[in-house]
Amino acid sequence: MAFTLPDLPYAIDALAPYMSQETLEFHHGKHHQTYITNLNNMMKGNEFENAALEDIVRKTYNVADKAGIFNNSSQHWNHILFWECMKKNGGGAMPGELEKRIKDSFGSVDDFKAQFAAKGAGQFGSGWVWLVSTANGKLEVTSTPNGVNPLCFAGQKALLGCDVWEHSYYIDYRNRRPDYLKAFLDNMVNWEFVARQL
Ligand code: MN3
Repeated sequence: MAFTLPDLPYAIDALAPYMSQETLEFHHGKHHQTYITNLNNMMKGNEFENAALEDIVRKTYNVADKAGIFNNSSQHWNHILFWECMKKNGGGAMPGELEKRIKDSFGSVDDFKAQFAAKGAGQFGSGWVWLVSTANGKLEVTSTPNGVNPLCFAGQKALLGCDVWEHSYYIDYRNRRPDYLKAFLDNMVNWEFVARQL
């Protein structure tokens, strides 16, 4: 069954000025669509034709001759999550249960944000920064290269993901990835969505 591009859960200009309409037109309409087109072509007529997206990602991770289908399936999954992780007038206060879990794991919300921003800024080249819950119940900040995501690691569940590929911020922030990460955390994150992933 072919995958299709999900609609953004907000208007294309809803995240401006922090993420412009132009960025979303390219990032959602072109980049994300291209991953889906490639994935649909790569799964045609083989064992993945009717597989669930999560299964394709897990079964192709680190498999040498499946790198193409891994990259495109993982990036499709990553972007579905990423769009949901943002909203108009995002940032601000988080639901109480999420705030408590973050304080338990990081000490304070500010410490969590500092760690998330530093991991995102420190990811060399293309990749993602994540807030994940782990098998022992702790929350952790991780970063991954290219399309790799928490589905690839046993016990990890993604609560929040931020795309740090240059296509995510170069139109609006040029090379200032730290400014983009700050705006993501303070002005774009949909904390209610993140809390629902717990
Ligand atoms: Mn992207």
